[in-house]
Amino acid sequence: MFNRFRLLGLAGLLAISQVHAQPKPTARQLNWQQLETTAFLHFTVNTYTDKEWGDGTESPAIFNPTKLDARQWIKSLKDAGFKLAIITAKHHDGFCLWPTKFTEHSVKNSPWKDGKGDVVREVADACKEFGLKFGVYLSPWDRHEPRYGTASYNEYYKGQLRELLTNYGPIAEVWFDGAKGENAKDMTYDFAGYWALVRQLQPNAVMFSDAGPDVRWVGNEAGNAGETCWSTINTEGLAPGKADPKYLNRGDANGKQWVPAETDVSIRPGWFYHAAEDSKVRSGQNLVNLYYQSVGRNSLLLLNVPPNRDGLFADSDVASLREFRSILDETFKKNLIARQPKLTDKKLATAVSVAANQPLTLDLTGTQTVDRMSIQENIENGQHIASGRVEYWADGAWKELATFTTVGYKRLLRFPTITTSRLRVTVTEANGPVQLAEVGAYKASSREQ
Ligand code: FUL
Repeated sequence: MFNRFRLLGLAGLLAISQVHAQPKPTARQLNWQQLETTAFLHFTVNTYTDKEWGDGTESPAIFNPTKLDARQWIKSLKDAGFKLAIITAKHHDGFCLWPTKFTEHSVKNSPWKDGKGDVVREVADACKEFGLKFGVYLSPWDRHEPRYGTASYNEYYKGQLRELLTNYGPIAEVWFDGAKGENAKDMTYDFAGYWALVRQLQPNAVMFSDAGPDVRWVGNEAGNAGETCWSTINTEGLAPGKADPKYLNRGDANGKQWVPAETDVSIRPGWFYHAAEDSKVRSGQNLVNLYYQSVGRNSLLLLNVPPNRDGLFADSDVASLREFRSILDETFKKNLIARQPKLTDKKLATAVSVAANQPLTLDLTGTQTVDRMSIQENIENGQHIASGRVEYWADGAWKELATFTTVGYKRLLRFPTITTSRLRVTVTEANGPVQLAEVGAYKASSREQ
């Protein structure tokens, strides 16, 4: 305890009253966090009606992705370094992309493959083939199902969840969307029951919602995690669709639960494919910026890439994905910090304990030009850094290069190019014993600018 108060420093930024046991990630959260780049696949009748929210009256007859090739989607994602893909098995319109036995409103009544197709199966199989993890989005808000608004809808929803959790192999993430239209019927969801079913049938899966229980919404759809972003929050009083986005964006240094932020954002203005947005696809460079704003702020990037009406990723989207990965690979190819057994071995668990206001000096591999830094905490031990600074050695003195707030899993710093042979990192405030896991210094690809 003594250590912890000492770390707080005189300013005592963080309330000393937080004497509860500090939260740490579960194994499933730790695995999830390290995926870094994950993908969303928004696909349903909206792809054919050019809507973002279907109203549930769409005929299954309009769903006909004649060239559907889930292998093309997943291979494009694999080539771009994505580690997980989540399919909208059912969006708010209620149309099911798999032949569920609980409703006729599904692919089985569409012309696609004469009603014998199963999009969820094709994506799950492609993920298995290319080594990606697989996840499902099953919208609680359902504008088609007549039982919606009654208690029996919870049985309907759980029946569908059970199908998805038992027939498609390992599921790494289940996405519980809190969205609900203003004029929607009242509905008391049995989230406790839904979550228990996931734990029972897929114990390794993380569950997403505004309130966790495993991972939380980042509070916006613009690809912007808080510059200060704690993986801890207090979930009491929160529920899917019921949380303050600003609170979710920053997290809470005094939070009692470990519920890290997931940054969901689309490669296009909409979540679904619209031909009119073909010229508005984010560039590779734009996606790299999202990476800094999500992964680089202790979050995780969940990038949506929507298949088109043929059932394919558009060429423009594939090109941006490729460019994104190629820029990141070039930037982070070579860590310019001289090898340090624990700090440059790319392992979280081998870490160095650092006390507040004790600078840690890092030699570079000779005199180097750098403009990016990466700092990681060993989050197996929780998240503790509240603020810090980086300096560089020039003309016989230490000069300030950058300041930062939270670090957590990963903090990426961007700063104007400097040339130096030494850097030093100082943690100035922390709410517990800091274990620094990794540090890196880099020169960004010229294509980032
Ligand atoms: C929101 C939904 O209403 C959007 O359509 C989209 O699925 C997004 C990821 O979540 O809440």
